[in-house]
Amino acid sequence: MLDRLERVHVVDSHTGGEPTRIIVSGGPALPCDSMDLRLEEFHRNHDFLRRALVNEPRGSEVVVGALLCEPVKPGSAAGVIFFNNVGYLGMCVHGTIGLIATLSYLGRIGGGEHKIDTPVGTVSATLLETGEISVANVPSQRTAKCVAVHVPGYGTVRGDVAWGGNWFFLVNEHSFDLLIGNIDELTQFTWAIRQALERKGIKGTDGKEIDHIELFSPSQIHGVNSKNFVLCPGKAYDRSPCGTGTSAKLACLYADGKLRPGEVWRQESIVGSVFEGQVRIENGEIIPVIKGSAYITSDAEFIFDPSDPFRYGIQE
Ligand code: PYC
Repeated sequence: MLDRLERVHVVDSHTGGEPTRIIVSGGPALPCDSMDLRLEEFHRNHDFLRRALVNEPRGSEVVVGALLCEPVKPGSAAGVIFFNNVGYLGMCVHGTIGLIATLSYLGRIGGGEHKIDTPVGTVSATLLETGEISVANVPSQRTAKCVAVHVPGYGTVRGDVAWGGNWFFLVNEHSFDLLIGNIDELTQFTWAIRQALERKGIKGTDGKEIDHIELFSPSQIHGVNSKNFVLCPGKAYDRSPCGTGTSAKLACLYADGKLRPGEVWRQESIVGSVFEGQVRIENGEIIPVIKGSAYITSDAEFIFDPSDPFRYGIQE
């Protein structure tokens, strides 16, 4: 088993500044017939590969990793499992944009629409003639509005709970400037919110932890609707506007009657990158469609030297 995994082929990209590192060959086969079972199997028996890819000394808490798999649904181009420094993601839009750029770079897909199977559903990604990539995400929804939580050191914070492929707590009212120079304060504040939600037992409707916290403020860029700061599960902040977080935002806006189907919403990230989003209503469900661009940054073979004590990463 380990012999086969001594080398893996990975391609790195970034989407709006947020990196994605994809195992394109050399990973485990995971012979299960659904993506959530494959995720369980990967977690149970191959978690060392997650740690090796995204943690130091090869990676850092910023890196989102992915395992490219065979599809599970007829008509899909691929399956994918996303992970980070502390565990697994349901869906990842910036990562899916990176995946499509990677498959195109490898010559495995051409332009047009490609279905991608994920543990939380099949999404549809389109490589456009402009080189941009749009992702029609899993159905998204707001499940609770204006939830108040006491956050020690900060007082009462109110936010919406929404699903966009991961669980988010979305806060519009706060006293922080969303500036790159304030990352430490923003991280402390959002981490305190996450802990307060956990303590109070405020969860997603499936009982899972709300592990992404999102702050909003107006954008200073002309034509851009909003700027965000997104705290990811492993305490890193998303350099991109976070596609699943933008999906959650769009679901809230739609629920409040502030966004019509097809109307464009531009979401800026804390580093100034922008995703364009809109919603479609299909069978009564909100389908966010997020558009962005990804760039390939590296094409490498990772080597796991049996004599290297940190070949599978420094334990988190
Ligand atoms: O773009 O969906 C996203 C995402 C989730 C976590 C980091 N990026």
